[in-house]
Amino acid sequence: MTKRYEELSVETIPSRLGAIEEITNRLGAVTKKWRVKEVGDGNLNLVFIVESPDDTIIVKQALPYVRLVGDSWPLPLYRAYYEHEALLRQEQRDPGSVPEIFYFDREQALIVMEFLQPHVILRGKLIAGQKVANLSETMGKFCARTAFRGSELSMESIDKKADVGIFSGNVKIPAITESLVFTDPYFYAEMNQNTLKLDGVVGKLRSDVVLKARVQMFLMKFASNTETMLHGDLHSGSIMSTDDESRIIDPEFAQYGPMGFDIGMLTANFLMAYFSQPGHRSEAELASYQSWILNTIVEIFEHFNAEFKHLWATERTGMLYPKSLFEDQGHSSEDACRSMLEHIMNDALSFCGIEMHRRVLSLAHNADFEAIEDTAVRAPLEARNIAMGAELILNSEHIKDITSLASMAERFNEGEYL
Ligand code: SR1
Ligand code: MG
Repeated sequence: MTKRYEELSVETIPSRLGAIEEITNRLGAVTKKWRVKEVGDGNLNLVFIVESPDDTIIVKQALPYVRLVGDSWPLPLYRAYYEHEALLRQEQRDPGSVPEIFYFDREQALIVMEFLQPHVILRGKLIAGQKVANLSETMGKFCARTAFRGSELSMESIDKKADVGIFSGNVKIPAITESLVFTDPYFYAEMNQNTLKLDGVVGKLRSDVVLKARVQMFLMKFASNTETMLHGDLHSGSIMSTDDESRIIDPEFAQYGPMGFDIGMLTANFLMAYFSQPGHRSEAELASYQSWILNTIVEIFEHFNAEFKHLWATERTGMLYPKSLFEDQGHSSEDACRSMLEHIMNDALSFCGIEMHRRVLSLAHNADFEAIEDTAVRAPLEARNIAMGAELILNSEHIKDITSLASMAERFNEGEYL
């Protein structure tokens, strides 16, 4: 590989990667037998599938600009370094949850990793009405394990603080979330877009000063609170699934932040899948698939809580809530754990409401709604999503258990908000 960064292409991959041992060990050194396809459909990066008679790998390279917008929006290549660092930590904290890494080149912003097959992006499955067995368990445990094991409940304080220092270099990436997720949806920002029929609903939302202040409070938490290392962009496009197995990809938005952030973003993306279903399903299949989605959300929180409690009991080795202060004094710490889980759910539901707004009002919409071409169908569904998002932002602390969230979604799914 050349030293200076150069964008890869389908044509140059064989010559540029053909002398790297970690790659030829898998694909073989006869590069003329390699077949290369560019498959990146995300907002930021190049992604290639490279196939040989021996094996298939994924080559992911960061671009120095936002792919979705073009080179008018430069974006640092260093995000590939943080993605690689995050993948290493996620594998350690939840083994088997992320793709295996074969090779990393910091200069070229390049990660070579396992080709997941027959996995496909979960969002596509949710739009197609396909169920994924074990999804809630995988995601609930992933969120709990990464939240707990990346925090000072588990880590040595000195290591955790050093890690916060490392990830604080990923500045431009959280800045995207800080503006696109937390700020732009709530005023007429330049890159915003929304379905035209929503203009009335959007105007009302943007004039709600109490709501805007609540969102800013959560932005402060997101930007300033370093509870744990987050995936940072945990939506259904960052999960690849078969019928019964799921893996988590793309942690380039990794940063330290509040424990409720990842599970909140994930919940939002399931809720958007839920509200968008009438645009994708026939009446006959609609109710049962929607209730599978809601049940998945409920079970994710149940698995999260159970795993978090298990880790609390068995791996609480950090400076927070030490056994010396509780169990060693003959004092149970179970109430403290319960209260922390309430705090995490409360944060999660607020982040959830904010993400529900962002994906229909700001830049980078999701296909759940966008794939519904008829705006007369799409707009009322998006309006339900916006209305529930607002309720979550304003009143998350009144939702005491996750089944109430599911009932709330059912209520909003019946409503007219246009
Ligand atoms: C300009 S980047 C837009 C979005 O793409 C990523 O997947 C993140 O969700 C980000 O907010
Ligand atoms: Mg991504």
